[in-house]
Amino acid sequence: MEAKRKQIRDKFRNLKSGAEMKGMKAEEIKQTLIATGAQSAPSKQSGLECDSGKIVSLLRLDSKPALKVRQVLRKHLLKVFLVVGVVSAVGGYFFKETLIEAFGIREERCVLNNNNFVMEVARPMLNCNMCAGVTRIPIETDMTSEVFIRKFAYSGIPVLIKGAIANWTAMDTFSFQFFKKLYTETEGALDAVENECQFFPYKTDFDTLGDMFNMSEARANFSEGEKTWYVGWSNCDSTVGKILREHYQRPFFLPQDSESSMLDWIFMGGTGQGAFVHLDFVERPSWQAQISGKKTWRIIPVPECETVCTEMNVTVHKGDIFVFDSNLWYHSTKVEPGEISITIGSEYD
Ligand SMILES: O=C(O)CCC(=O)C(=O)O
Ligand SMILES: [Fe+2]
Repeated sequence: MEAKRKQIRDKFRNLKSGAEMKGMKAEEIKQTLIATGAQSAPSKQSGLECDSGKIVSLLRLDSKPALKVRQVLRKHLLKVFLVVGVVSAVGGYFFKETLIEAFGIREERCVLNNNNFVMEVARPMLNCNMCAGVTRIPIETDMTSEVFIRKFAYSGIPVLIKGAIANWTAMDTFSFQFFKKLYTETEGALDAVENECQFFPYKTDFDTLGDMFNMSEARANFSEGEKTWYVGWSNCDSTVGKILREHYQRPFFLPQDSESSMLDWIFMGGTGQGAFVHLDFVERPSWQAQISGKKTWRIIPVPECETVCTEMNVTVHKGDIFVFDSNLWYHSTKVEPGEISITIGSEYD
């Protein structure tokens, strides 16, 4: 438990330093420091050993240092690999035990922990052709599987598909109370999220999904004078997953043979709230269906593409699906005034 707390604390520290590097002020960081990644637990889907699940990087707005390091690294990559390889091999051969003790490697799952800088420097440079000349997010009303596959599925171009979920019962079913009942009455479901999935409290003070469901009814309903909230979580309880899937289907336009992740992501909260700018390190592109309310997405090119690609916004209304690759675009969201925003989504390949 202590080790887990330490891991969470370290992640917060990393996120904080990333936010500082992009020029955020201390108070702003405090206000906006979310636990993106802070509750990172092994995801069954990804099979990664270290820090799996939705790993996010905040290091975007002033990422020039990272860009510079990446350029230098690329230029001297072979030499860097050779030197690091030789030093590690020699050091490992002669000082194995000393190094293991010195760096506490026995207790660590990862020798090099992910932090914003490491992630930003290490990610591959993108080919900016994918977004060159795209100045607005396409909005499609009559999407077909064929068009989706040809134009959007793997092109890296985000797309908004209007009225894509007209027949999902989720739109009449999903609510704060529905999720609360489902999770609190399904044995082990809250523990599964805590131990195997991720919970993003964003600006709230909730430590866990269970804490979130414990809020007062007045706060849950965004009554006047109550603190507002926005949270997100992934589900890895199979009973809950089965019930959720009775209320939504795989989007009809996804390629028939595409494997859809079994991991559902739910984001829920009130006006003005949302996720702040970040880049994900997930395995596949994502879709997200707007079950209730409306939310505006801001999509920002990675630094190496900012001279050829542009930032774009789109507002997703109830009944729409937004599809994009969260590994290729920095992104943030903001709930528009009105109903509570509830979304469900997943990855596809
Ligand atoms: O829906 C949100 O507020 C954020 C979602 C997100 O960051 C993602 O799907 O990658
Ligand atoms: Fe994201």
